[in-house]
Amino acid sequence: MTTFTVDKQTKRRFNSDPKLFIEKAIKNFVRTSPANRLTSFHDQPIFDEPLIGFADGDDPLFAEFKKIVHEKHLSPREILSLHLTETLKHETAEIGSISVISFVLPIPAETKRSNAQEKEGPSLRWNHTRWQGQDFISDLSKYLVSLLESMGFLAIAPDLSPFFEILLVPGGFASKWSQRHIAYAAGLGTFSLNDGFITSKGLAVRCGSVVTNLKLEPSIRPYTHHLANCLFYATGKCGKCILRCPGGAISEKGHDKLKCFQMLFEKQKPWIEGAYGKGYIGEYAGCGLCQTGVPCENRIPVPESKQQKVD
Ligand code: B12
Ligand code: SF4
Ligand code: SF4
Repeated sequence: MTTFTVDKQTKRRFNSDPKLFIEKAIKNFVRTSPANRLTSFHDQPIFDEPLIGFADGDDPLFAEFKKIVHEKHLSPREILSLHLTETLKHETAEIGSISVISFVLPIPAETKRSNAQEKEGPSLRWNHTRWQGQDFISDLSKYLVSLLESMGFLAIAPDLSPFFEILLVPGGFASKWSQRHIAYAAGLGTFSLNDGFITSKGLAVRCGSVVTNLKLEPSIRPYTHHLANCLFYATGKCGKCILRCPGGAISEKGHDKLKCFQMLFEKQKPWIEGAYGKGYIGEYAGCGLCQTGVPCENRIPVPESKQQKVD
């Protein structure tokens, strides 16, 4: 990765409060990067201001993820060791401290509005957000790695590394670095009935992360269990996302990944092939209908009984 030249004043600011420095650097990159633009929509931002969380790379949760996600899911220490020995060709993997920086990028109101109106496949804006947005996440991850390396630390963006893989498992898929589980460990949100990750900015978001040997104070996890932010599990009511899914992939039992995959890659082919309008991009249209037009789209949903009544 390219490294920057860091002047003494910048280094001092970094050393005095590395978490604040990193938060500001990420937010500034999201605000100013020309890559965070929907080029087919008057260069409007792809993403709003991000949420940022930190996890201790030795948190026992990462060992649990080997049971919850897949035995091949990598721990932060494993992935940084692989980077050190296999990519950088160091003889030993002496790392010291280990931390994870997780970021969540909320999708702006106009994109969500356009997708919420759809019933069978995504809006064009949502489709461009899927693909241009993921390219932007790669840019942001590379920038963060370069910044940390410039400050003298080791850093890796796991999903851009040669160690990342998506595995086909019974009933669906599991990656070797699940961004949502990482974001859960960093205190940014919880899972839900439709599998979507509900943050304080809702579940219409995408996410990314970087692992480093810089010591960073972990964020608090303000929830009691991994489904706490979903109304269905919190109150036994809701299930609005079941009605939003055009592929019948969501039920009271949860999310059927194979049905979802079929909708994304087979049934929504006409979108990409131009039958419903020109200009769709990417390998698949991107759906995400379950992430819009639902009570958890923009926030952690509140039960109706607790909503403030305005007469
Ligand atoms: C493979 C994949 C898919 C597969 C399978 C999805 C899946 N749920 O696994 C398919 C193709 C179906 C898919 C579809 C979509 N995807 Co996708 N996908 C991924 C990918 C590459 C890996 C996911 C993974 O590893 N899952 C592992 C499995 C095991 O996790 P899981 O089933 O969700 O987790 C369950 C269990 O772990 C369980 N659990 C049980 N016990 C416990 C205990 C604890 C403590 C915890 C924490 C959890 C837990 O909780 C979860 C919910 O049941 C990630 C990118 C990445 N590297 O993370 C994006 C990602 C998950 N996808 C994303 C998105 C946006 C989509 C789509 C909207 C399509 C699009 N426009 O991109 C749809 C939405 C589907 C949905 N309803 O969630 C976003 C998620 C955003 C969000 N708010 O949730 C991600 C993170 C990409 C990104 N960079 O932002 N995706
Ligand atoms: S729509 Fe309701 S049930 Fe579905 S994920 Fe959101 S809060 Fe949970
Ligand atoms: S992404 Fe589309 S097909 Fe998949 S669960 Fe959500 S609404 Fe259903």
